Amino acid sequence: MKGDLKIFNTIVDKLLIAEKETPVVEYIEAAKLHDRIDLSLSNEAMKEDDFQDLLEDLILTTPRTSSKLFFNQLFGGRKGKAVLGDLLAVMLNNSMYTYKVGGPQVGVEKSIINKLCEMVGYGKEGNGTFPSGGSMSNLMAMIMARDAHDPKIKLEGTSKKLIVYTSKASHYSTPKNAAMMGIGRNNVRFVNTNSEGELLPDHLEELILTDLEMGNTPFYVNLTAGTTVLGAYDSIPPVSTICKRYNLWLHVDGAYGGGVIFSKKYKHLLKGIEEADSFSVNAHKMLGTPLTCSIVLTKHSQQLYDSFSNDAEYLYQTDGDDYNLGKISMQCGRRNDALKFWTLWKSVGTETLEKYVDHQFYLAEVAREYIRNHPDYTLYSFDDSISICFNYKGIDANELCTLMYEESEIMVGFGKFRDDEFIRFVTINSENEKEDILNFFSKLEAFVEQSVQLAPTSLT
Ligand code: ABU
Repeated sequence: MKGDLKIFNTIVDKLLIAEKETPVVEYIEAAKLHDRIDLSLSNEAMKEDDFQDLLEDLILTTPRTSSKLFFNQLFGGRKGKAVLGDLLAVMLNNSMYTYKVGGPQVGVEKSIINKLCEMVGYGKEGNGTFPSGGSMSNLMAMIMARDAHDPKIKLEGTSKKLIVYTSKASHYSTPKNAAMMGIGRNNVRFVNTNSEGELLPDHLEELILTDLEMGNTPFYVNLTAGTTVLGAYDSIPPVSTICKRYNLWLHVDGAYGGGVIFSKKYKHLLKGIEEADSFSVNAHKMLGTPLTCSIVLTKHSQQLYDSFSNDAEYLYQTDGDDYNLGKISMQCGRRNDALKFWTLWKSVGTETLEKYVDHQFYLAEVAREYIRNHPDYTLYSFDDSISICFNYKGIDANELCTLMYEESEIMVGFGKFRDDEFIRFVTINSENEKEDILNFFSKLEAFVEQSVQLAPTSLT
């Protein structure tokens, strides 16, 4: 083991240098990957030196999501104290289903859940868990909603036509989860949004009334706190009123933007969250923790238990249900995703997590201001979002992002809202500073300037 940890340190030292010197790795065409690196598995053991060289090559050719030129997804950067927690969780290798096997790690998870419930306003009635990702958080919410609507369904199934509501700008997990639950993709109603990508409550109510008239069974509304493309926040209070009127479960998917609960300045974006039946947030997004660190909370702790508990004599043998977290989780074997968030939070304190969040909004404002001051840019996104959506000189966003990726310049993606396609630049890496944001724009402009492929013929 000690030798392997030495290899780990050697490779990580090289990676940290490489991230600085070459923030974007050399592009390897997917079809040529297996020619470039020998990933095959054989009967015979490898020579140790050869293995180490190969492993180093593999690590150093992998996309660098913690570098200062990675803006491709809704995560980025690296917080040392969180990485420390994750490495220790791997060393411990507990499973979080029982206190007997997880011991104090169960307390770590419960401590985070309790604190978040307090921050959200669920108080002592609330509870939650760490699912394997944001999509699974949303699935758990939908399952609780179904069971709250009709507890018999989990025993007997149903022939009712259950209906789900979510906005046209929401994450793809909602229709996918509806399909997995047997509700059916066609029974998801996509509610219209306003021009800023926020769900329109009046349209939601119209759709609910139509379904009721048709004899269908509405049971679940999903709102988004930080839509995947524009980063928009749906307004909770009017939708909460509608959900209460029709007795529907309200879930707020804050996978991307839910981290604002840490910020006095931006918490208003979640105004009314205490009225929602459940809420999810990914600490691996705004809160700087390594993937994955997804959390789902509900104000109905008994419902969480009723929907997910199952007896298993061979597993639950000591300590009672409160500390046997398998009774409220989706998975059986479950990795310890709590420790990395706890090591970060415990070491830097809540006020620093707040600074991380506020800094991301500050960087977003830097980017928007740059765009507004430079006429070659068109801005498509709005304030109070850390997704900055824009086009440069009318160049096709897909073409530009793909070329910058293939030529190892910048990792940034593109998105669409209604008829517009644009670059989606995400300022979620709170390790970045103003100069890193300005550097992004100057690199992009220099790339366009020297690119043969992007010559005026491809300009729209
Ligand atoms: N839920 C992850 C969304 C991925 C992305 O749009 O970057």
